[in-house]
Parts: sequence; structure tokens; C-alpha cells
Amino acid sequence: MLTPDRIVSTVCPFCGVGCNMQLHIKDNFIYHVSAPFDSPVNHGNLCVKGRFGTDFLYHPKRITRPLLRRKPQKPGERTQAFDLEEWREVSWDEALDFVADRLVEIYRNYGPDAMAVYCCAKATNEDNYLLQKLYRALFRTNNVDHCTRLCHAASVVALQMAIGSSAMSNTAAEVIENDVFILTGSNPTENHPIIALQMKAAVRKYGAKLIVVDPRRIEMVDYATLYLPLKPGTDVPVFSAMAHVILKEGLYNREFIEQRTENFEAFAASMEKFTPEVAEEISGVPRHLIIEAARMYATARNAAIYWALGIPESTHGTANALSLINLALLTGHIGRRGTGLNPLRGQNNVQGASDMGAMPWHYPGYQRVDHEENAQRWERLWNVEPGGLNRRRGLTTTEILSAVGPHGVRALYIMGENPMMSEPDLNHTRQKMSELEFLVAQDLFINESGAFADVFLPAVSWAEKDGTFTNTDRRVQRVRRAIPPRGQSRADWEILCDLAKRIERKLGRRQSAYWDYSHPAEIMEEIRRGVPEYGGITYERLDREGGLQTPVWDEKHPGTPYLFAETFPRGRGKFHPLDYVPNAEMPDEEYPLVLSTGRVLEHWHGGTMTRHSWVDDLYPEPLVEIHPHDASTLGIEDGDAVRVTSRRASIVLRARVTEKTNRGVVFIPFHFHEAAANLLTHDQLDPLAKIPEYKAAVVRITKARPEELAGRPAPQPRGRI
Ligand SMILES: Nc1nc2c(c(=O)[nH]1)N[C@H]1C(S)=C(S)[C@@H](COP(=O)(O)OP(=O)(O)OC[C@H]3O[C@@H](n4cnc5c(=O)[nH]c(N)nc54)[C@H](O)[C@@H]3O)O[C@H]1N2
Ligand SMILES: Nc1nc2c(c(=O)[nH]1)N[C@H]1C(S)=C(S)[C@@H](COP(=O)(O)OP(=O)(O)OC[C@H]3O[C@@H](n4cnc5c(=O)[nH]c(N)nc54)[C@H](O)[C@@H]3O)O[C@H]1N2
Ligand code: SF4
Ligand SMILES: [Mo]
Repeated sequence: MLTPDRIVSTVCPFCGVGCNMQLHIKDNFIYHVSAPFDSPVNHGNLCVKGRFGTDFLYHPKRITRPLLRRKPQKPGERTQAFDLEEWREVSWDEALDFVADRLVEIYRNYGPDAMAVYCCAKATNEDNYLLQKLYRALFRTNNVDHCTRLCHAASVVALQMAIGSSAMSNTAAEVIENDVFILTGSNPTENHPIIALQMKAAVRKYGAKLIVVDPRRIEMVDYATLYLPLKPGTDVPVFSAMAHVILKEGLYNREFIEQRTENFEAFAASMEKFTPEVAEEISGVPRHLIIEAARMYATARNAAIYWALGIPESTHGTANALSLINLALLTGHIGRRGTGLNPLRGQNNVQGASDMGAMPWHYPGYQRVDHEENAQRWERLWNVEPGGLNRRRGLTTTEILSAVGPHGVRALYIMGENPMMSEPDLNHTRQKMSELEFLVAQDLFINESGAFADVFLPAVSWAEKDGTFTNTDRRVQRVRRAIPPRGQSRADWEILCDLAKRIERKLGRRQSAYWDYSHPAEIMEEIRRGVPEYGGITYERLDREGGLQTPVWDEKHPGTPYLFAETFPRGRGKFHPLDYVPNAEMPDEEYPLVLSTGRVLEHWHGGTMTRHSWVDDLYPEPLVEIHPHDASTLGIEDGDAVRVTSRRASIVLRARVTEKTNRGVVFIPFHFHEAAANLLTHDQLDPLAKIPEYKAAVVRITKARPEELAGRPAPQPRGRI
């Protein structure tokens, strides 16, 4: 057994659970990852990615020197360069001067609307805070967004509309205090594995009843008392029919409704049409299951709802989320321990990046950009002249790409995102990326998006820098530098400070924002001055006390495990009347199957991290999951090569025949560039939240020739998850 030189405590860089991990280091090399048993988040557990998937930082393809494209790229003719031959290694000075020159030139010529930035939910709070500050204070634009738009945007909008706060209301571990909980649009076994363990304990050890509502037969169904297998996109009828039953049978919480809610009458009237019969007709869920689920949830002492992307990633995602919120308000299952509304957040720091204002409509702390007092506050904090900050709401990620062109966005800065894998309708994305006048990528690898860039700035991974991440239950935790940066790579915050100073000099403004931080702890000091919810967070406290759950109002405040005990941030909780709106694409003769896209346990989004890790071997190729009945109708057997075609494109991959997907629905993970699922998806958006409908595009499947899978590994046996 190796004796480590040191063991550094930090947080997992993958998912929003925010597991605590210990990096065991010998000769500055991380040779082992373990988990502390006393962590309130993961109690000694890690999933396969946390335990074995962090070796991506040592992959030979990682870029550790700044690069410039050899051949100048022109709008419309921009191409992808993965081959290092097409790049030139340069010094940091040359790279940053070039970036500052080009950005300032484009800003001078075309103004703030030509500028846009994608922040990064994998980077720290401090990194994200600085990047949005740079774009807002220097380039006077709110075209600032990140992958939250593609993720829980509709949950956030709905929660803001109904209660005025968008985070999880409870601590994840509180699930063991639920008597009943609903899990919908969420596959935690694969995507929030440690929360899944707690959910399983809630059922098996503490006797909770679980209701799963999902179009796939996910593993958690094995633990469920009730399983409602709905057709994709039919959540509003199912959950509204539950509300209908609760109303009709008088199972609602009169006292809670009177004291803490508004708009009940209008809501109740709109639920009349959603009889269980109507819901069965639309969703395919037998009516008796809807009635039983309604009774079980309403009559529980403590009940909670957990959801993930099956709810928001829809053209009616806001309505889907409202249908869940309505249920909590109707029964009063919110504002107590073991009750609540819990959108499980995805990326390790998506909650934090959102808190830090990496969004086009808000400054840090969800302070709206179009409110004059907020703008004035941030002008004072950032030393911007009065009236200097832009008061107009900026563009969202998907809108930024659509706006690329001579009359819109010309320069894009991408810190740690990969739209060329994660945006819908990738052929359209490709076209837009190619039309950019200038593109900067700041990442660990040249991913599918960075390959279009003019400049590549090598960032360090989470293990090579200090900072904080905020996990799904609002817990701000310390990320610690465990090893020195590889090569010349630098922390995002350091790169941004250097770049900002250069930009400021070139802009020649009289007043200037502060960029001379020597450590992320100083950035947190500035954050807590501007964001009241982070008011009591200091590095000293985090080191001493461990994670702190926001809001933490001042240095004496202990943090907030669950929200809304007394009131909602908007005052009364607001019921919303709802109507059923079908998905943008519905199956027909030509495209008879609904394609659902999502994730598998071993991989991460565009694959930039996990496909450069040992865990790639565990799930080495793209597969399309298809129900045995649909497979036999099409004459397809497990392992066959198939072509999946949507209205936009087609991809070839191997079929996995499994009862995990229900009839009529096929599932493809979007991690694989060889068969990118997002070539097939469409880019229609929820009108309020601007989130795409990743969970329902219609497709047809035909047999393909095995040669079309050339270069892919042989079929892998895989246990059931
Ligand atoms: N291994 C791994 N873990 C991850 C990630 C990863 O890439 N890999 N990504 C992280 C991120 S950023 C996020 S946001 C989370 C996402 O976590 P999840 O949302 O759990 O991830 P998905 O695989 O997209 O699964 C969505 C679920 O919604 C269901 N669903 C599809 N359509 C509908 C519908 O119309 N209605 C309902 N009710 N359900 C539907 C699907 O069947 C599936 O069970 O995972 C995080 N964790
Ligand atoms: N079809 C389909 N598409 C989807 C979804 C779906 O369910 N279906 N889900 C959507 C969702 S929920 C999300 S969240 C998005 C995710 O989409 P993206 O955020 O675009 O995808 P990632 O692959 O997570 O990209 C993260 C990048 O950050 C880099 N990185 C990691 N750490 C750091 C760091 O510290 N600093 C810097 N600078 N870079 C770093 C990684 O190398 C990687 O290139 O995808 C969306 N797209
Ligand atoms: S559950 Fe999430 S945070 Fe925990 S080890 Fe797995 S990926 Fe990391
Ligand atoms: Mo996400």
C-alpha cells in the first residue's frame, strides 16, 4: 500500500450531489480517490465517476499551453481543428493580448450586442463571478448565460413565478424523512447516484412510499409503490388530474391554502377538465394509478416531490413544473422538514454559477438587470460610472447562437462548455459557430466547440485550483488545490483577471473595476458584499465548519437546510391555471417513435471528461435503447446496427433491446460524438424559459449495415441499471 505524501479534501467535479472526496497524492500525482465517512453529503460513498473517473486531468490530449490557430478564420468559413498541427503554441502574453485586441476591436466597432459569453457550471463560483463581471462591467452586455438554460431553466422560471425562489427547498438527505415522495423526470441511479442511495434507504429502511412517474422503466421503479408510465410530454394532464382528484375528494389543505397561497379559485376551475379519464387518454397512464397516487401524496404526513430534466426540457417545461408546484401548494407539502419541491440540479456548480449571475436576466443573487436600483448597486460595487451598466436583459445560450451574424453576435467567449454537443439541432449550431467572427475557448481539452476557436486558453481542472462549488442543496463547499497546474495551464479566475486588466487598458476607461485578487478567498469577499444570500460565507468558515447551505445571511448565521418555513420569497405561493399543450413534434406514420435523450451513469455530457478517462471502457460506444416489441416489429435484434432518422438528420449506432424503455419510446445518450444525439433533436423552445425540447423528437428506425459502425467496439454485455 502506497503511503500518500498528503491527502487533500475537496469536492467531486461531476454532478450536483457535491460528494466530498479525498485525493491521495504521491509525488504530486493523484493515485487514489476516497470519500470521508463523516461527510453529511455522501457518508463515505462515491459513484464510479467520482471514484474512478477523475483521471481525465492526466490524459495526453489535455492542452496545457495557450494556442492560436495558424490559419486565420473567416465568418462563414470557420472550420474545426482537432489536430495540433493546425495550432501554434504561444506565450500567455501573446494569447491574452490577442484576445483583448480582438474583443475590444469588435466591441468598439459593433457595440455591446456583438459580444456574448458562455460561463461554466463546472468552474468555481469565483471563476463565474469574474467572467460575468468582465462582460457586464467592461463590455456592457448582459449576453451572459450557461448550461442552466439547457437544463432546469423552466423549473427556475416556474418556481420564480409561483414562490419566488428557484433552488431545492430541502436538503437531499431529508428524503429519509418523507412518508411519500414523487420522483418524476429523474433517473437518479445514473445521474445523482448518491441521492439515489438515500432514496433507496428512505424506502427500504425508513418505510417511505415512492411514486415514480417516468416514460422509461428506470431502476428506481424497483423501489416504487406506484409506477405511472406516462407518454413523453404528458405531465400536465397527469399531475393536474392528481390535483383534480385531490380537489374532488376534499383532500387539500384548506388552512395552508388560505394562509399562504393565492389564485386558488382560478386554478381549481382550470383543473376541472383534467379528469383521470382525460389524463389516461392523453398520457396512457391507467386512471386508477392516477387516483391512487393523488390519494397517497395528499394524505401523507410529509411528502415531497423530486424532479429533473423530464420536466423542464420541453416546449411546455414551465407548465410541467407548475403542475408539480400546484400539487405542493394544494396539499401544503412544503415549508416543513421532509416536505418540499426539489429540482435536482445537474452540474457540480450549476446552482453556484446561477447564484453568481451567469445568466442574462440577473446580476449575482438573482437581482434583475432591468431594475434600476440593482444596476446602481452593481455600478457602485464594480466602480462603473453611473448609468454605465446595461439595463436590457441579455440573450440566452440558444438565442446567442441564433443571433450570430453581421447584425448580431460576432464574438463569443466559451469557458468550459460544449455547445457543439449539447445544443439541439447540431447542424444549425455548426452553421452558427462557423459564422462567428471571433471565438475564444477556455477549457482543458479542444472539444467539438473549441475546435472552431481562434484562440485556446488552457484552464486547470478542479484539482489544480482553489475555490468553491455550490451543490444541488445549496451547500457552498471548498474546492482545494491538490496538485500544481499541469504544464502552463492556469486557473480560470487568474486567466480572467489578467485578461480583464488588458481589456481595461485598451478601452482606456477612467473608472476601473477591481481585478487584483491574489486568491479566490478575496473574490468571495466581494461576492458576499453583493449577494446577501452569501453574506456570511468566508473561506475561514468553510475551512472550519465545512459546507454552508445558502442563504447564509451573516457570519453568525448557521445556514438554511430547508426553505419557506414562514413564508415564500414572493409572499404568498401562487397557483397557476394550466392547459394541456402537446409536444412540438408528435409521432406520425413517417416518424412513429418518440426519441428521448439523456444520460448514462458512466458518462458526462459531451464526453470531454469521461471519454478521456478510464471509465470510458465501461460504456465505450453509443447505443439506442428500444423496447422488445418495437424491435421485433422492425426486425431488429440486440446489437444490430440501426439508423435513427429525425426530420433533421440521421445517425447510425447499435441497438440495445431492453424493457427499460417503454413501447413507442427510444432512448439515446448524448455523450457520443460518433453518433451525436443532438443532430436529431429540434430547437423549438419553451416560450418563457427558452429551454429546448430535448426529451421528445420524433424518429424512425431502420436497419443499417454493420460496416457503418466501423471502428466501434464489439457489443458489450451490460448489467441492468
Ligand atoms: N452520469 C451522469 N450524471 C449526470 C450527468 C451526466 O451527464 N452524466 N449530468 C448532470 C446534469 S447537468 C443534469 S441536469 C442531471 C440530469 O438528470 P436527469 O434528468 O435524471 O437525466 P436524464 O438522463 O436526462 O433523465 C431524464 C429522465 O426524465 C425522463 N423523462 C423523459 N421525458 C419525460 C417526460 O415527458 N416526463 C417525465 N415525467 N419524465 C420524462 C427520462 O425517462 C429520464 O428518466 O444529471 C446530472 N448527472
Ligand atoms: N440531447 C440532449 N442535450 C442536452 C441535454 C439532454 O438531456 N439531452 N441536457 C442539457 C444539459 S442539462 C446540460 S447541463 C448541458 C451540458 O452541456 P455543456 O455544459 O456544454 O457540456 P459539458 O460536456 O459538461 O461541458 C463542460 C466543459 O467544461 C470543461 N471543464 C471542466 N472543468 C473545467 C474548468 O474548471 N474550467 C474550464 N474552463 N473548463 C472546464 C470540460 O472539459 C468540458 O469541455 O447539455 C444539455 N444538452
Ligand atoms: S454522485 Fe455525483 S458528486 Fe457524487 S461521486 Fe458521483 S458524480 Fe461525483
Ligand atoms: Mo444539466
